[in-house]
Amino acid sequence: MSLTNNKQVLSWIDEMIALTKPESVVWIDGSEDQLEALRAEACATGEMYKLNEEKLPGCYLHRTDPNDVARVEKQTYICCSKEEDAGPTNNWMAPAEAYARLNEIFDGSMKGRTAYIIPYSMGPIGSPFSKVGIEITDSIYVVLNMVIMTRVGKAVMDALGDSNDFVRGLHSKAQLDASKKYICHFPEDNTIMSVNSGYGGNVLLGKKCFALRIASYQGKNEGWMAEHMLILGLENPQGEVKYIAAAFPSACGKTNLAMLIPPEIYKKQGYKVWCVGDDIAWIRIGEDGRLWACNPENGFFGVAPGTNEKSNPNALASTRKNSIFTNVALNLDDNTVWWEKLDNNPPKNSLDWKGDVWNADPTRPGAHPNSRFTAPAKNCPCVSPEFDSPKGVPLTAIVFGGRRAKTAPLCYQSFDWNNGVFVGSIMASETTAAATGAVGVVRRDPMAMLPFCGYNMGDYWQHWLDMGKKLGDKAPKIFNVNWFRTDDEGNFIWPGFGDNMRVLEWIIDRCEGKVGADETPIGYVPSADDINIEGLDISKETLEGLLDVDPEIWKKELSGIEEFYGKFGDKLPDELKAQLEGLRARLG
Ligand code: GTP
Ligand code: SPV
Ligand code: MN
Repeated sequence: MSLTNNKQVLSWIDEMIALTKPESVVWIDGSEDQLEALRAEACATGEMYKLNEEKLPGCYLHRTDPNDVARVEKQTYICCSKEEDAGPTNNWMAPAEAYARLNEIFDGSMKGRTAYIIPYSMGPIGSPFSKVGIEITDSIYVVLNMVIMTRVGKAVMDALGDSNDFVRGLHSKAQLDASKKYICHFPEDNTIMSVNSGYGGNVLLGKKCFALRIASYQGKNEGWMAEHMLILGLENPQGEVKYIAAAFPSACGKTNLAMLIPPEIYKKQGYKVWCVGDDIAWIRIGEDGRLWACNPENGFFGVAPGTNEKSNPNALASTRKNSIFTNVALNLDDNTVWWEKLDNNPPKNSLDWKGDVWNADPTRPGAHPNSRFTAPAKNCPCVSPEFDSPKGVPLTAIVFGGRRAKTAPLCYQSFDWNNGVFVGSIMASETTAAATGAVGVVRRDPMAMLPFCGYNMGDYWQHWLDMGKKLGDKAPKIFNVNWFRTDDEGNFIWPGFGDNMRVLEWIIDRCEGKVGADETPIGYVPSADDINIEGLDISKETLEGLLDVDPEIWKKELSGIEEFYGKFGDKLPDELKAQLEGLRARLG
């Protein structure tokens, strides 16, 4: 039974069904009855595994193919008519070629299977800033994840009405043939096609494919921004809430910062953090001329390893019911899940993430380093009262950051908006397990958008500069942070997690003109006296080391930036060239 009479929707679905040739077609209305039946079916086939109903009610475990555990950047394409519009940081394929290649792979790919049609809304259903997508998939796992991550059901189709303004997403696991895996985006056609993967970011098409790659392109054309950012509200003891959006690359701490619990000394004064979003922000200029941010998602697809009662109790609490765990270890004694650093008791009677006997074997991990939980946002104890607000929240500060063992100090503030765009554009971070390929290699990842910008990164930077012009003095202040400086033994120096609150306090104080800073060639750096280390086992000297800006290291950084910028040719905004020269001059 169809959930709409929209002719454009129906004719696109007919075409995709004719191509993929499923045995049956089912519309997902999001009703609990329908979802329960799908969960039961997935458990019967082994696709999902039901966990302990007392300890983890409504929770399931899923294992992906062992060779299909992360985003595949090499097989991700932007398919726009001109290669130049994809730019030097994206893989490009001409649309005609991509459609031809994909049509061949999708031909009959759903034979003998059911095609599920998922109508979903990114953002609250019917809100003027929300956008509609439809994903056709042959995976129940995808359906059950999309139901957590987005708003799904007939109300979405009702909100769309007769409009043609929806993003078309086709996904098939096909044969999970790695050599025929493609994640293709057609920004000019509002279309996404993903085949031969069953993993998260490759297949939950509302997330990176729509809400970042397609939406960033829409945002450039429509005057708004789609960013790989968390959004948090910081409430002070007077009850005022200031909002911060922060862009860190994959697996570099967004979920953790978005839900942080302030250290005791802050808590007892009445400070609180509210989570509006942990991965994606859609940002517009509001009627008051300020920047307003919405989280288009409805759940968290978070990194499991490292999540525990101490590092991120709010994330852990979010996963205690109605959640899906992907590629974690299974404790056979009580049918619960485990991952590295959850606690100090790896289960002795257990299977690892591949489903092999593990029994806490210390020579190999129980969970995959990129294992994930999918949890409803409403489970989060600190979910913001503004979570469903259609107009979003006004931003006081924008923060960039990444994993840098040395170069970047704990925190610094850009001189102004354009300098802040420069700071974002030169971001670099060590790669993580969130994408296939080497881990721990420093690469440029501008605004944490390297794998997610759906058009030429040079044009994207220009869009940032243009937004700054429109904002004028109402622009949020821009900062950079680095929780990941290491000592000579490779240990993190800064305690991180909840203690990052100490840096957020400085950031907000700067925005309100309440605290000074030391001017350095790269920007305004906190003076060690202005970061509160009360209750921390850290000396003032150590903090000074964390805040140190070494001109010699930064001079070496210049050539890396220049080389990176060189890739963009004419697309590199003059303003950023000038910013680079400014930094060079200040470094002497
Ligand atoms: P994506 O979902 O991939 O976009 O990642 P994310 O940016 O939300 O990263 P997340 O918060 O899940 O953190 C990834 C890893 O970094 C986890 O293993 C965390 O435990 C670890 N981490 C997060 N914050 C900190 C921090 O402040 N210090 C240290 N040392 N590790 C951190
Ligand atoms: C990331 O890799 O940045 C993620 C996970 O948030 S995924 O949805 O796979 O992209
Ligand atoms: Mn992410």
